[in-house]
Amino acid sequence: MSTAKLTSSATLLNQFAGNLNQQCPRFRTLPRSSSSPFEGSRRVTSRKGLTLMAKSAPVTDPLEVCAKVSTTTPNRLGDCPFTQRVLLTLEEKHLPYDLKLVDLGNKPEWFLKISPEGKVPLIKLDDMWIPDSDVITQSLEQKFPEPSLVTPPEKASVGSKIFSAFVGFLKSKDPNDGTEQTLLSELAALNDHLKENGPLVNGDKLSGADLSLGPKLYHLEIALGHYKNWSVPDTLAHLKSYMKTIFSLESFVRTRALTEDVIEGWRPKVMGG
Ligand SMILES: N[C@@H](CCC(=O)N[C@@H](CS)C(=O)NCC(=O)O)C(=O)O
Repeated sequence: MSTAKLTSSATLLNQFAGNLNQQCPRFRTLPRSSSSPFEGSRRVTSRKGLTLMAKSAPVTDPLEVCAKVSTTTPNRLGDCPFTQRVLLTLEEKHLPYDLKLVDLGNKPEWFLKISPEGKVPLIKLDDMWIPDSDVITQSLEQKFPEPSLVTPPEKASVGSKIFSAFVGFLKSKDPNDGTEQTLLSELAALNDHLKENGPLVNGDKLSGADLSLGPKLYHLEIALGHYKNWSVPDTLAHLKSYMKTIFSLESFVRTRALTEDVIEGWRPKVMGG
């Protein structure tokens, strides 16, 4: 088993808060001054007047998460969009986590014991290993409701056909089989939704739908760019700006796969058809 060196921002902040507590035993927390979805920060002021910006991290032991290891770089997080969705949820909820990196090409015994399907992501909650990013993100929402990442039900399936349309087009060897057109119409539907309701899926509030879509669009951009020299058309301006916004979130940058891992990860699908 490889336990990643990568530590979540919340883990670091918990450690930092612990140090701060030792140095300045009585600091008080001021209420949040911003309701922006991109700012989960609070002001911490010591009696000496030290003011810091710190993420509001609940003090909890780091959650254990099994994730795919990089196939190109030792001890690095690999290229699984479902795992990134889970990590984004943990980051945005300021929950600390420890990664257990798994070589999916050579699955260890301990992993197959806790994951009979042999799939990542997997998270340990209340001493139970839970698979599947849908189930994991719902469980995290129930157990740690603040800050809420709930997507209103009428918006929950926005963009949900994009991933399968992307895979269909990526694997296609026939330029006239309609797979490109299918993908384009799914992307256009998302663009229309963002134009009406944006800038994010649920207005200006970051929600689970964005955390699910973001990693899939990231894979789409890299894999189609590499294997088909294809990119999202400029006419889908709302979608392009959405992708830029999501890809620049601090949580996204911290949890994204390396470009070369995304390329290598899709190679068997492209070659195998
Ligand atoms: N529906 C699952 C899909 C998980 C999944 O397919 N994970 C892939 C990696 S991205 C996996 O573990 N595949 C097993 C393998 O490659 O052997 C979820 O949402 O978590």
